[in-house]
Amino acid sequence: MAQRTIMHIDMDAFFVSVEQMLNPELKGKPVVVGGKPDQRGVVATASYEARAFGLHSGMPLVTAVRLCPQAIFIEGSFPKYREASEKFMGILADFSPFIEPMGLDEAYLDVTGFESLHGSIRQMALEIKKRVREETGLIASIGIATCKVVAKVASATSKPDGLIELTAGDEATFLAPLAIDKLPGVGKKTEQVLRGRGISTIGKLASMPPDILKSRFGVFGIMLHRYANGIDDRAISPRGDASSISRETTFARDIGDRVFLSDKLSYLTEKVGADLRQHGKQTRCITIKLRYSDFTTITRSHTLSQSTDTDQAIFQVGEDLMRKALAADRRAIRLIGIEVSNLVEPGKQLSMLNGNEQRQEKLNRAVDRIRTKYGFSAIQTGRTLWLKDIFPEGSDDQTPPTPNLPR
Ligand code: DCP
Ligand code: CA
Repeated sequence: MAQRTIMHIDMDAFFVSVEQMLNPELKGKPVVVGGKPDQRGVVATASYEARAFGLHSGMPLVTAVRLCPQAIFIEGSFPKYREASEKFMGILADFSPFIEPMGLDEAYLDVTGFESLHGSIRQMALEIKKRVREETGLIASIGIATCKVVAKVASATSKPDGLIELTAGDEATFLAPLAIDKLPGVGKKTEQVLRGRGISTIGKLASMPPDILKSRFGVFGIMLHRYANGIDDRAISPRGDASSISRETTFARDIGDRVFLSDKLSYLTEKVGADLRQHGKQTRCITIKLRYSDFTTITRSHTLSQSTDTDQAIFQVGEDLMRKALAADRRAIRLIGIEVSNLVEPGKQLSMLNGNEQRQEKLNRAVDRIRTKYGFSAIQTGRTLWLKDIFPEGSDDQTPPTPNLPR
């Protein structure tokens, strides 16, 4: 592969910085977003002043209060963060069309060959930081390297308000002294296993024979070996062109009731399915999204071997993903969403489907026809019917009824 230049841009203390920008009295102080001190949740993010006291994302609020009683605790509000995120991504899109947003506050840019436009890539990064600061009031840190994983570690290492540009060939040397949990992909469990074997730095991990890592971790072990050596040929994959369709909804209060969540998911799935069929597409990848009361957000995906566009098939996968996620973390849910991506042209003729699939296919088409004529709520399946009483029509859809545009 020809040598590339990849930039990873990540906002510093994102939620807190948005709050500080909107209320300058909070600047320079220990601030926590995630909830009030007497609430049960965890820290979503802590300002760097609060981090000096040992506070970090995911820490229970009670612990945060104990370590730093003088901190200012804010519940936070998602629309503000989304607005800041949209401005941020908009600025980045001005610099390169090859942009891959990751969540709200970080993105990769492929900037291979862009030096001639800006004098140098470093100069380009400084211009990005300047525009982000001027137009959003927020601080972004940037890592520049020949691949994603190294660029990401570089931006994280440079924080706060940092910029690290690595020269090609220096990747492994840069990573070597860092603790293994700094390597993307290494979560708590992997870290424990590695440390248990005396592997505490990325350099140590890099020198492990790949076969040994493979026998312990499977293909993930091979990935670890490559990442630790600064090797990563993942491309930047822009997510613009109607490549996904999603619906999500935020609840007025946190919901713990599994049946209710399932029914809500079913309702959102019907909307996604209708949209999908209207676009004449089928999906191969189904993703659910859950946000807990402390704003922690998880997504779980499943890739199908065969594409589909029926509500039933999509729901089956979505519900299964949700059930597993809810079993692993029993906290109440603030937001639920479903997305179909990896959209393809229908590959199968109706005649190739089995009897049951044919019936579902025909039923979906009939429902779509009626809905096109009389509106979405003209027909609701049994599962979703009673949701109408709780959520008046139109009150829940936060996503515009079009496929996702660049985020
Ligand atoms: N977030 C969250 N729960 C977590 C981690 C993060 O809700 N367990 C939210 C709050 C963060 C935002 O996502 O502000 C971005 O996460 P980052 O990991 O990028 O952390 P920050 O931007 O807060 O800090 P920094 O990037 O400066 O380390
Ligand atoms: Ca961040």
